Amino acid sequence: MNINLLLSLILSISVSMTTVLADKNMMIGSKGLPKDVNRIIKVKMYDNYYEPKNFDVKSGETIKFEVENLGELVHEFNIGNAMMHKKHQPEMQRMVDNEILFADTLDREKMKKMSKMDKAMGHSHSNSVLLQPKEKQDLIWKFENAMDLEIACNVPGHYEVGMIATVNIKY
Ligand SMILES: [Cu+2]
Repeated sequence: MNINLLLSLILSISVSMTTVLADKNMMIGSKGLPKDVNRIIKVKMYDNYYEPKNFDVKSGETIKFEVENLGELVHEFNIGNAMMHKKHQPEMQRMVDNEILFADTLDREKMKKMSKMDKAMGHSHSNSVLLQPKEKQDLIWKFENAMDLEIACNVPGHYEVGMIATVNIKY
C-alpha cells in the first residue's frame, strides 16, 4: 500500500470517528430510518413560529416530521440544543453574506456550488431542513439519548425573536 493511500485512509477513519463522537456527546438523538417510524407529526412553519409550538415524544421513539413552510420567509426546522443553534447561527449568517440565503428565497444552485469549497454553505444536516415559502420536506428523527432539545430556526434574526419550539421527552 502506498503511503498516500494509507494516510487518506487514516484521515477518513478519524474524521468519521469524530463525527460519531460528536453526535454522541450532543445527546440530541440521531437520524431515523423510514422503517422505524412510530408516528408522524405535521409541522407548519410561519413568520416566525412553529405550529405546534411544543412536541411531546417518548424516549426511543422515531418520528417523521412532515415540515411545511406556510410563511412568507425562509425558515429552518432544526433539531438541536441551545449550544448547537448558537454555533449554527454564524454559518447561516455567512449564507446571507454569500448571497445564498435571502429573506424569502434560497439560491439552491449557489448552495450546491459553494458547498464544494465550504461545506457549511451546502446546509446539508440530517437534523435540519431549510425551506423556502411553500416548500415541504420530511425529517425522520430517532429520539434516543436526547436531552435539553430545542427545535429552532437559525435564519438570522428568527431565533432571537423566539422561533423556537420545545421538546418534552418522556422516559
Ligand atoms: Cu425562521
